[in-house]
Amino acid sequence: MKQAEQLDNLPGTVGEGLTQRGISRREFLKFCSSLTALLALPPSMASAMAEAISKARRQSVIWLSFQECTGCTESITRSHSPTLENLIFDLISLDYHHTLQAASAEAAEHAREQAMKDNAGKYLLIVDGSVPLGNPGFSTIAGISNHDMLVETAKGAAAIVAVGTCAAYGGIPKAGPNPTGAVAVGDIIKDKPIINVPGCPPIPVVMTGVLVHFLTFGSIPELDELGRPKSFYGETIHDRCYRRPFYDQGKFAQSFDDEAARQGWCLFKLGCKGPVTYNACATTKWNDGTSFPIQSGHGCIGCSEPNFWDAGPLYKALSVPASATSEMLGAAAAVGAAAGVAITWHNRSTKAAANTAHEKVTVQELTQEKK
Ligand code: FSX
Repeated sequence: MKQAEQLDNLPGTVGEGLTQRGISRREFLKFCSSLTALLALPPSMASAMAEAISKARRQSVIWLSFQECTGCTESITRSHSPTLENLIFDLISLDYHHTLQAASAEAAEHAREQAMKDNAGKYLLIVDGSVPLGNPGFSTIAGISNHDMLVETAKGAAAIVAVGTCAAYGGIPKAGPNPTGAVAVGDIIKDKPIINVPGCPPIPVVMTGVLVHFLTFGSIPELDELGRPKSFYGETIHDRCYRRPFYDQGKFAQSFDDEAARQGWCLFKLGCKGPVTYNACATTKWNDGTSFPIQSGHGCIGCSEPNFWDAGPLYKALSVPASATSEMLGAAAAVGAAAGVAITWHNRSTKAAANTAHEKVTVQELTQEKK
């Protein structure tokens, strides 16, 4: 592939690569300014960031895809600031990625092994998709089970980014009854720093923002108790939602096509999970900042939370105690807090039920079912 040849010919440091591509310092500074905004850093950091990045070597990145729908890769290809092209051509060396790499078959595996050898202890490992433990044959790459490839590739990684809810928490493949015995990356790898970037799929600029943070500072960003970068997952969708004033006034749409919905009132009663979902959709938005689900008239489905698929119907309002419900119109903010407590309890009990109901399925049993 022509692009791959161009990449191979690029010099070692980012700065040399930029010069070779004819990118001026002014253009690069502008690019760094957008990165500082993305990472919520002071604008004065842009020149220091430019200095640090241009002296750095292009970061080797190995991206493994396991049980997933490729939505995460589809999402990152729509990143707008920085674009995926910015990242690949200017900042990183994407040495292995099923969907984006030119090589295939043995050459692809060779690229992964070579990158692991050449950058031992330094490469960044990105994983999307969950790992099936029910049977090694459920998902393989080049005849290697997902589990074995993850363990082998994680050994020499400086850090791991678990991209998407599947890699971060198990996601849809782990939904009850979890026929493949799907688990998250963090359930297997215990001795490496892991950054969880959940979302089904994750917001593209959040993925690139995490990469840029690592490239700039050589370290992982500050994480919350679920391993998520606080800068992007520190607040709920509800905290930053532009419909929040309607919620606070107790103004709710009762159906998707009533007058209240047309007036843009709060979607809480239509099942919006914004009050219990930590993500940056309401601020970064999607498609180059165009919109996000709530702005398009649909409630948040909570796709970036653990266990989201088993946490209850998408169109059912968050459970709230009856006493709190009666206060809804007068004290909507208090209801939000009560709903948070209720949904946390609901999530816990649903998870326990799902675990209890979990039955592993063998390949033999699957084959028998088809007969
Ligand atoms: Fe999962 Fe990503 Fe949802 Fe799909 O790779 S988080 S099913 S968007 O593709 O892993």
